[in-house]
Amino acid sequence: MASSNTPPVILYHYPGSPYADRVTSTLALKQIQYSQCLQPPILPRPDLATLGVRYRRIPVLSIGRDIYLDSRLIVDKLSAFRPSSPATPEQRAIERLLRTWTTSTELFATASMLLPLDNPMMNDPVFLRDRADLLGGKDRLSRETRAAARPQAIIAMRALLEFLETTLLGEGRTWALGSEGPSAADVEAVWLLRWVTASPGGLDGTGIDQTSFPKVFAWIDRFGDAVKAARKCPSGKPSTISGEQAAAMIVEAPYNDAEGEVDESDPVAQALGLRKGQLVQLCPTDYGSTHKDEGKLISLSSGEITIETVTAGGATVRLHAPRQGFRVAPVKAQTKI
Ligand SMILES: N[C@@H](CCC(=O)N[C@@H](CS)C(=O)NCC(=O)O)C(=O)O
Repeated sequence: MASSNTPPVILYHYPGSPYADRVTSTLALKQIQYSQCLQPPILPRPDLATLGVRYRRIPVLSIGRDIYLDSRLIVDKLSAFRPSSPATPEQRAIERLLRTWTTSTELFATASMLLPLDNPMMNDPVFLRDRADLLGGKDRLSRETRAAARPQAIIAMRALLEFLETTLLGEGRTWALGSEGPSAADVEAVWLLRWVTASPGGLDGTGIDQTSFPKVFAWIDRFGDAVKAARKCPSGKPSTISGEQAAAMIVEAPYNDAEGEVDESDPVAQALGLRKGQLVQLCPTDYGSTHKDEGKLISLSSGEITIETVTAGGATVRLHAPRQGFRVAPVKAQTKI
């Protein structure tokens, strides 16, 4: 648990979530003390509903009374919470570009086609029904779809490995940016590869192996060892708490972020006439978009949307989402009948 003068950090996730891996690796490497509130891999998630969160994706992280959606924003918030030694503009650029590449919705969808065809989860009708709701189509993850998409997935994933093997890791560097330990750039580059290489048999016959990409495979192992070692430190181990405990800690905590303002010169704010305090809806644009959060608009900047929402217990909290991949719109006045 956090000491009395640092706001509590709570991660809602489930083991095996590759996006959550981005966050747990960052927490471990930055030695940030946190609690985890473990979630089921499918809906319902009453712990998040208690918090008033309708967003249906994982991970979600709170720092104090601020709740952050999407691993990209979460990683940025953790970097601000525990800054690393300053990076050069080139290093920051590489980190950003790696993030853009690996967190593209398309690449993730492609990578999931590399899971073994007989992966138990991918053949579980309950899981497939849940993901049909998420992705908006019942055949998106069917065995036939995955078998047909596999060749193209191999090409897309090999491109990432080949890039790393021949550029950042090409001269025998230990870490992507030549740093002493793993940096944010390593986290951005490695998480998807950790996921696809973790499924036994998933890569058989794909040419994605230690022989073709020795440097990348050694680096994936090194990264795993570094995270494991970091987790052995006292601050690296999370305490596991219930949804009620998590909600109580959050609503009692101070806000981590200053309130901020709505930038009324923002093109979306102008087009939609958005004003501070207005009732708005917030949702991701790629998938899971039918799960919309609703609340008062608190701030809008080039990087972030913040709304104030209400928990099941009636307390107010602030929900933050990145601009990239999220949409904000006014709640239309209901016609009274
Ligand atoms: N862009 C999001 C993607 C998150 C995402 O798709 N997470 C997966 C789990 S790895 C998910 O939420 N799947 C559906 C679910 O768990 O309900 C992020 O970076 O956090």
